[in-house]
Amino acid sequence: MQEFAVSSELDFQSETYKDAYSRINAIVIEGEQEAHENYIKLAEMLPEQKDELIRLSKMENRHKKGFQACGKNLSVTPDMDFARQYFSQLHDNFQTAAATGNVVTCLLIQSLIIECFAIAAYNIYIPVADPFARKITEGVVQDEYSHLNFGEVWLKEHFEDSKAELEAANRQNLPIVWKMLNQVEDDAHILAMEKEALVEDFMIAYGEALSNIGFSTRDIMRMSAYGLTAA
Ligand code: PL3
Ligand code: FE2
Ligand code: FE2
Repeated sequence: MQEFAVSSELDFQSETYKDAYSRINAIVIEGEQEAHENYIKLAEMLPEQKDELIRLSKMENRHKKGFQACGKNLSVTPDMDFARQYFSQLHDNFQTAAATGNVVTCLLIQSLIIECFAIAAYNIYIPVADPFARKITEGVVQDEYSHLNFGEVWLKEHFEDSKAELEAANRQNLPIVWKMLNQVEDDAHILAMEKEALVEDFMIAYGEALSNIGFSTRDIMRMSAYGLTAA
């Protein structure tokens, strides 16, 4: 009932909605494309997990196609130049880490940060999405949990050797996430997605992931604070 009330107030065909959607939809399409490429790169870096990682990269490509269909369904042209710019810092940090063989940093950026960002965004979007996009997003978010789980399992198995690099990568990349959330705040609001809810869901997913990997509550508090103070 509540969900219906929220959705019914949104006019998915209004120019305001479609204008905001042209950027949010592009961000999601670009995010799925980045994820697709990142898992291919990770497959090269982790030959033992190659088949699994190639499977994840193919899922990301399907997600991208699903969200492209969501834009088409609303007759929206995604602003891909904006989206590439939006992802450029995380993109560059992943590329640099990959070039220097820092697989732990690559996993933190893709399987923890980007996947938690996606999980938060998609869960907040589902109740306020148009019916077509809702169906697609519900399918996608289930996959994203399995991608997050891949990163958690690998990093948990290599926790002692990865801890210092994870802390450094967290310090470098978490502030970028807060910047990205601030940048999308106004457009997300037009889609009836509130920044506070996005931040809350991101922190819950990310904190749980760090806990599953082996960090103490104290570590998690300290690590989470990095982004917030720099934002
Ligand atoms: C990983 O598999 C995919 C990464 C995608 C990142 C998405 C970030 C989304 C931020 C904006 C929130 C809007 C969600 C709306 C969905 C159409
Ligand atoms: Fe995805
Ligand atoms: Fe994913």
